[in-house]
Amino acid sequence: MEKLIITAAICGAEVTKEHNPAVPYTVEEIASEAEKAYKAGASIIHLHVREDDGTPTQDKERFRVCMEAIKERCPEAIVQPSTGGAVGMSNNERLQPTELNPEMATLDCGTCNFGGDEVFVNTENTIKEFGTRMIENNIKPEVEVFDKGMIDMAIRLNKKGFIKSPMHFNFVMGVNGGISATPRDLVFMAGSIPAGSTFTVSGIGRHEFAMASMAIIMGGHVRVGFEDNVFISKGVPAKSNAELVERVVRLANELGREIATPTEAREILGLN
Ligand code: KMH
Ligand code: ZN
Repeated sequence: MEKLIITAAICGAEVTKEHNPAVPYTVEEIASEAEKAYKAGASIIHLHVREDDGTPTQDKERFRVCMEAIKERCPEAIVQPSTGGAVGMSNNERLQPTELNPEMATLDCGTCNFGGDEVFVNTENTIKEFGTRMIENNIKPEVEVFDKGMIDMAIRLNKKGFIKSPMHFNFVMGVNGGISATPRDLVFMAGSIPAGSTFTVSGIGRHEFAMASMAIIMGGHVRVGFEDNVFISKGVPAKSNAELVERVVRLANELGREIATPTEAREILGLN
């Protein structure tokens, strides 16, 4: 089986220090969390950035500074900025980190409820615009899908030339408004992507490690981190993103799956 790519989603846009005091906001905190997660076994850092007070931002300069700080400490890491940003941001705001020509970036392939009155909006034209930008800037998209219909949207837009093959998916499972984080639904999702695609799984909240275990067994890849879950076990806040990554490494060891280095992750994902 292919080696396991671990992504650390260290920050997100929604989670705050009230949820877990180790959630990083400042450049120093973000770089430090990225470095610890990388040293624990993550080869990809999925990156959102914040103002020092925790406000989510897609500001290009803030991304530049954070990406440089991460690259200084872990030059080999694959840094994958978010183009999802936070609910309510405009497309132009969200697209800013693509101007920095990162190796990868997220490409959200549909609209979904995000709890309460929040709706994360990604119209078909938005997805086309973001997909085109990624092709122009030679960025490998991580196709974010919160539900099965979003896989179908990605397949349609792949056929129309807005997303290149082979596609790499992230199944975000357990969002309040998206597909459930159940074994049945993960098998359904994994069985719905085109041959030759790769996938990683983000189990939200308490589902993080159950979904990770399934992904390890199924030959998929795993994302963990404060963006998705702030607890290392029931009611116990994780001390760092690294602690979450370490747990995935332990699970992979137990289940006989080796961890990919960044170089191996680049090969698996077809990065330049
Ligand atoms: N913060 C969510 C609204 C992504 O990074 O592309 C969107 C998100 C997805 O986190
Ligand atoms: Zn994200």
